[in-house]
Amino acid sequence: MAERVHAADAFIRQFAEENPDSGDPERRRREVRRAIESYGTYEHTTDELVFGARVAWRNAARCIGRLYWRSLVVRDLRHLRHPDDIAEQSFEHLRLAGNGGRIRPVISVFAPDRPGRPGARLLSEQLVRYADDPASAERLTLARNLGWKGGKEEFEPLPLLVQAAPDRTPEYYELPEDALLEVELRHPHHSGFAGLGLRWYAVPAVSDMRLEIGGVSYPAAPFNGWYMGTEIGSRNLGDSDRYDLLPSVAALFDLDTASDRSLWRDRALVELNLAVLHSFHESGVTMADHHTESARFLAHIERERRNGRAVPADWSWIVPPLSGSATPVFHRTYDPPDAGLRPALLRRPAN
Ligand code: HEM
Ligand code: NRG
Repeated sequence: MAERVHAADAFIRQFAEENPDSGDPERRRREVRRAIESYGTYEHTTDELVFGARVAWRNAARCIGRLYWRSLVVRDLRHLRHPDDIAEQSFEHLRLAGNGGRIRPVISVFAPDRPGRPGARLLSEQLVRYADDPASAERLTLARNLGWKGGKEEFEPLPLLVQAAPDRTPEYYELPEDALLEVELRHPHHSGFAGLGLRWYAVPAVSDMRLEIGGVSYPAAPFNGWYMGTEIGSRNLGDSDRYDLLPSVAALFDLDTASDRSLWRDRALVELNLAVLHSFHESGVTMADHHTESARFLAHIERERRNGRAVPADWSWIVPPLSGSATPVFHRTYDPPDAGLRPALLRRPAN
């Protein structure tokens, strides 16, 4: 309880400092303290929730995309805790965020944990994930154990997995067609590439992290921005424990795979990344390349510096997994991530 009062106090103070027109923080601190003493928790105002969610993004040390943290759209869905409602509004999140291809950064905040009454959580890693992605093997097994019959086709979306509370059997919900925006992958100069039959979804919406603001924990708070091309082109499609496509791409481009020194993997990675960027662009779906996103991140650091704030960052996550040293984010160090920094988005234990 003392801990929660302390966390709440620190947040109310920060909110007041960064929002000087928001009223008397001393009054608000007394009010919050009384609520915690009576109920063990307190309710954020809408302004506090919006600010808290945006600052949680600003504090995300692994995220290169933080320049636009002030424009995050925050959906206040704290009144929802039933899995049916969470699924319905998660699908609505995908429609709003997808926006016909002009992706908008959005976070949907569902009911918080309360003393003796945990909120619901999404067991899905992201709102959209594919059943044949090796990274989703455990979720696929879980969905099948719950009765889901799908997952036999390539790039078939997994159903959304929602759990009412940590000890409850999860429910699964098939993605409605109109909530799913996807891009078929083709290559700008190689017509055979489309024959690989590759595709990816447009909206990366992370759903297995909790949002913590002022001592209050929101276990269901899916968020999205847009993709940086390398996430798909290098990691999701290229990693040998994911779709492992470098050998197929090398064969298509007739590269010499007998010798490591031919750099066939490196060349295949470039072709794959080129296809991803080209296809999203041609389909009118927002995506950034790693050079642009690196430049934006440095602009973010500079703007934060002018505002008197440090930018904690994790070098090994910020540097893109293609041509790292050809981007400016490689050639410098960062303020060390601080595990105690709040508000924050924190990975929930897998449950
Ligand atoms: C991580 C880019 C928006 C929070 C990342 C990563 C990239 C990225 C490339 C590393 C992912 C990986 O290596 O798997 C972007 C871009 C955005 C964006 C281009 C466009 C606007 C957002 C938003 C939020 C956010 C809106 C939250 C409100 C995070 C967090 C992580 C992360 C918490 C770490 C995830 C983890 O630990 O697995 N972002 N991001 N990002 N981003 Fe962003
Ligand atoms: N690498 C993961 C997504 C992680 C978050 N990336 C973002 N987040 N771009 C993948 O699916 O490839 N975001 O909120 O935009």
